[in-house]
Amino acid sequence: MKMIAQWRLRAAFAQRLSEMYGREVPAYTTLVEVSREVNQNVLRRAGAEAERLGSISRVTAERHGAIRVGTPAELHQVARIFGALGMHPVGFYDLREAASSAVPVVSTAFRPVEAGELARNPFRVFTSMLTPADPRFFTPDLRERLERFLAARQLFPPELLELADQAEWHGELPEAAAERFLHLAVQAFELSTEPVDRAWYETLARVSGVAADIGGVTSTHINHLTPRVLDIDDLYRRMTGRGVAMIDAIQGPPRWSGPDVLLRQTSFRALAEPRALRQPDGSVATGSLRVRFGEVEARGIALTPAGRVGYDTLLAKTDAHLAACPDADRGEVARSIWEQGFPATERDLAVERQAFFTYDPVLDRSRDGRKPTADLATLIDQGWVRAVPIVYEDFLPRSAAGIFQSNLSGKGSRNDTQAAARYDADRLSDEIGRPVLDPFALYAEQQGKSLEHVAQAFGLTEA
Ligand code: OOG
Ligand code: NI
Repeated sequence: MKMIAQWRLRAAFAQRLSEMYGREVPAYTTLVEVSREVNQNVLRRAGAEAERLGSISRVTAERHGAIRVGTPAELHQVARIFGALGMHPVGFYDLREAASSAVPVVSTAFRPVEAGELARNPFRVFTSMLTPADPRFFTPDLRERLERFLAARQLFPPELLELADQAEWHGELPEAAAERFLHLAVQAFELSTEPVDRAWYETLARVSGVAADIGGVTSTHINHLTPRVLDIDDLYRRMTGRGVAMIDAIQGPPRWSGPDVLLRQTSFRALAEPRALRQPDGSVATGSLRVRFGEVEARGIALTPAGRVGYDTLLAKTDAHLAACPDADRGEVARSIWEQGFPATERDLAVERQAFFTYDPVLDRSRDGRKPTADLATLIDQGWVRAVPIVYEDFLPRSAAGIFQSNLSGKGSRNDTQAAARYDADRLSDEIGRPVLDPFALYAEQQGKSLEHVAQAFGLTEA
């Protein structure tokens, strides 16, 4: 019997989801085409350097998806489906707190965690869960109605969940079962044709468009799928040139002369899609809803906690400058602030321990009488080790809040006279029934292992 390994299930799921989403949202196909053009261009222009943060085959196939669920029980089921694909919850993002764009959800991302698995297929899914218990967004009455509505629906058929458990347990599935699993998994994220109760949807939309998208319907759907590009500024120009209105800015670090770090993202506004709407008198009419959009991203080097503090500080400086000079161009302001305040080379990022790298010992380094010492700057500067950047595989809460805005027309409402309901990574872990992993710990472990290897290779006590 032919067996299909987890990573092949993951790659096939990402591929089929992409085909399905391209049929549902044709603009996504345009985005994928333009991304491919951009990547080919960068490859021609930069050669091998273009693949420093991932092979072109990885980058071309690379996508992240976004989905939204309503309850801990639903999130628990989603975790079983992604568990089958070798994807684990990493990171806790609280989108309720964003100052200008609060959304009543908390989120994590399901993704592979080992370097080898990421290289095979890095598919990740940003997964958000509604927070009906947060009184800043939902009155007790609305909370009760919402929880009742959510408890009555079933997003994932039992057969899908059983196949998922089998795949996770054995690490693979027989071919026929794999086929069935993939079919049911993709189907679970298709846009449903079931009529939407218009009055209920609008009640929730007054709180937040995202609350309506999650809790106003009886099924779930993929919200967006995001290709990765090697030059997001070029992509932004090309999409604008094709007449696609993009959001105002590229989220994340600016374009500047130094290394690419973390994550830069941009998106176009949600498109009107025809949906069946049940009117208050019981009749069904075709209307339209705007919830699904296109997003694209460029990935850079993962920052250490110290590097991340630096990033957040520069972001705050940029905000302060723009508050004082509202007419200034955000990109220009951010660039000059970065050029003064952020390490300008990979070497500096490494030596100042602001970004994560794996270090390979250079065993054939020419003999010049010197001996390697345990100091990282010396090891790098004298050519004892080669530093290979670790790619940032996660998300940024502020960018995510900005991206969520792509489908919000109204601002929604948050009543700050109420106290927030408490959510954190531990609570989410309990609800999911699996630990929500700390992204910094994953990068640190990968870097640490490579340094141990360097120390061993050169007989140092530590590197
Ligand atoms: C998720 C928004 C966040 C990202 O890439 O930061 C996100 C959503 O709209 O459901 O996808
Ligand atoms: Ni996204």
